[in-house]
Amino acid sequence: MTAPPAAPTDRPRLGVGMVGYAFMGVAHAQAWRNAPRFFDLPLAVDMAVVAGRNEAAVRAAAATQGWRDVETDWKALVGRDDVDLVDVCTPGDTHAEIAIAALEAGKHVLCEKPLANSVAEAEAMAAAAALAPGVAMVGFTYRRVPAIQLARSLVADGRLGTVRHVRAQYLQDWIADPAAPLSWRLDKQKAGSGALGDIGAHIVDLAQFITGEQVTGVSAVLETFVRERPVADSSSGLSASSSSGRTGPVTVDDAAIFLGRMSGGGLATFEATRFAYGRKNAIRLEINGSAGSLAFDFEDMNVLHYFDAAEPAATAGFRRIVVTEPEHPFVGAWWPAGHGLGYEHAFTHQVVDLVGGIATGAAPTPTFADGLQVQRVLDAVERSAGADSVWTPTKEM
Ligand code: SOE
Repeated sequence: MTAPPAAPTDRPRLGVGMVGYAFMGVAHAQAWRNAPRFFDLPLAVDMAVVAGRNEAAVRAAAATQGWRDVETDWKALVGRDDVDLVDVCTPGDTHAEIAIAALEAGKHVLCEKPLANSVAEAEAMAAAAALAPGVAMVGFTYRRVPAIQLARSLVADGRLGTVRHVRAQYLQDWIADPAAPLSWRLDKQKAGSGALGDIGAHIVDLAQFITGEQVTGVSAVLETFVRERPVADSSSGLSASSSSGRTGPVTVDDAAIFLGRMSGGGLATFEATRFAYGRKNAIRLEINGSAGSLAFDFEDMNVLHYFDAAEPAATAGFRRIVVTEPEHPFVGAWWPAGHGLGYEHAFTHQVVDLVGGIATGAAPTPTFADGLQVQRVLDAVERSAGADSVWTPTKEM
């Protein structure tokens, strides 16, 4: 035991078991801790157990993150009677096995994105979720940034009219330096793909979530700029260090750029890269419709820009909406108006909606079926950029 049992409460208990405890595990754990402190949840969250293979490390993580107990085998965690929900925070190569076992054991599941490393795995997960009694949700967490929710409601209310363009970028720079060591995110076996699945998946999901449409076809290019990197001897979160002098291959894409057709007739451009020096976690979305436009940048995540084409031309302009009022989704539960939220809050909002969905029996989105649909887009990107991809050479002048 690493922490005392949860305090008794008259609400039904929801025992949570989390598999994995690194970067995403830390983010999820703070959400499980904070959701009941700031929101009136219908179930009493009990952070029962965390699993990881290294006993000393998982014990240390349990102590800092607030888990009551530890397991060194995820199968033992899935088999426990005090676990009602399994939170999968491991690399993609283990998502399918853990999530399917948990669903078959009658547990609810929250699984980190992308749902799987292949369409076949994602199909098996969605099929298991359809048959299982439990709720299954995929962690496209940015959906629960208040400004993103506002963007979606503006589109749904017709304030943009028909969507003509989606311009979506996810820009990071944490491996722009060729000396940055290898990590599991650069290993195709573990991660499935590189920038495409890690961050491209988010912008595909966000484009679809905000517009209420789907990406129906793509034309893509993938590139790996640095094909060999130092082998890491230690890593934590996104940072790793290397001192051995050994190198190993990068087996995933560093950047993914693709065009997409939206189901409503609009055109989309997507750019996902970890080589955009100076851009740290820049999720940039701009949507142009027949009645207006909106724009968002996660590096200024409490702000949404909206342009209303019905306004008189002389004074029309992008309106900067600061999304920090109690009227905005989720915001009222936090700080007094105007004080703003950060990266971690969306994880807490994700828990709030998940727990609410479990209590009411309504499947909280994004479901595994939604995760499978994004996986199909990622797969189409890889096929489009693959061996048969056609380039039109530039003519000599
Ligand atoms: C690393 O690129 C990463 O942590 C992603 O895996 C997350 O999904 C994203 O939220 C931040 O960047």
